[in-house]
Amino acid sequence: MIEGIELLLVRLPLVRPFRTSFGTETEKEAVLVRVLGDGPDGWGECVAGPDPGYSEEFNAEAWVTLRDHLVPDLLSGNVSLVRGHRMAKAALEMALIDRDLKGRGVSLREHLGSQRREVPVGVSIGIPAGGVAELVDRVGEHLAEGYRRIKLKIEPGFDLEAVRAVRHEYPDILLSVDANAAYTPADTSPIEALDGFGLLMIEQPLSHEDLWEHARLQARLRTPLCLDESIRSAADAAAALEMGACRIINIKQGRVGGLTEAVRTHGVCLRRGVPAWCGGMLETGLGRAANLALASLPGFTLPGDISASARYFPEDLTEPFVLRPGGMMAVPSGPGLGVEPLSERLEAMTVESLLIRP
Ligand code: OSB
Ligand code: MG
Repeated sequence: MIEGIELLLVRLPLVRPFRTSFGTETEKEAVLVRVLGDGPDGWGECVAGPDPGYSEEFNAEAWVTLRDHLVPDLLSGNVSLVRGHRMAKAALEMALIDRDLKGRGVSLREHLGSQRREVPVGVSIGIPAGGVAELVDRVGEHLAEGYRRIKLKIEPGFDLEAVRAVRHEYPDILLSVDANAAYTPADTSPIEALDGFGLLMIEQPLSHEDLWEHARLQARLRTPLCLDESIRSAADAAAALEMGACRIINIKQGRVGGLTEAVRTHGVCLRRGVPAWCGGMLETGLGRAANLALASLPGFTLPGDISASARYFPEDLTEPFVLRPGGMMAVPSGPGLGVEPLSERLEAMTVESLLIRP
């Protein structure tokens, strides 16, 4: 019996600003969903950001969608007719799955049926205020920490020089770049210039709405393209692969509407032998626990954007996640997500909350 669903808006300081081609985040803001009733609470984290830079969805909007539509639909037992709003749906789904699994003493990893207890991980480095010199230092630090793959955020004006400098210093590492849709089909020359650097992939160079132009670009490149923003469902992944718009897929449970659709998207990749990996959205420990469980499925053949808590936050919302030797992270083994928010942290980081009853 669900007795209520609580929405919480939390803000956590980041260890350093995270700059991408679509904006800078200096703190992490997230909507959390808590399902209350008999038995343990279930927790979900919405991956939306504070503004509609990465996707149409953003926190204030996700809050209203949950408050006025998704949660009332669920509590009243009505079929929800909400179209889109995948990140908001994913947060609610995560909380319901967590509660169900905690009640049954089953971990998310077991529930998903995966065998791996640890997964290789990488790190995504924002565009540094100190330019290329700072970037090369940061890459060195993260390699020393043990990360298995380095991803550089790029944008027009911060691309070729950055990649050249990092490649010069580290010729053999697994290196990729992510443009977050910052380039246009009218001028793909900066992307084509990256083709000779042995990159593992080039992530989302063009618009999130443009599979066709990605297909045209992929045909001119040796380096695999990877799509992130463009893939909102398993069907999108199948279409993108069918038309040759990419050769690698970044799977984020929030972007595709939840863990269930993420597993389906993973199936599309696995069946075709296409490499997939688990993306990240600077999640707190709650969302990261879900990402680790997802990333333990067999089709996630490349290191994910899942880093230790210390790479994101001075203080995480949960017990901190740590990097293991060899650039591995443990998949939580406790019931449900296998983590809980620490109550005093949660209290300190919550800026708004609302309990919705049936
Ligand atoms: O494009 O993968 C992205 C963070 C916020 C929004 C979009 C992206 C990212 C990252 C961070 O790259 C990955 C992480 O959580 O470590
Ligand atoms: Mg990306």
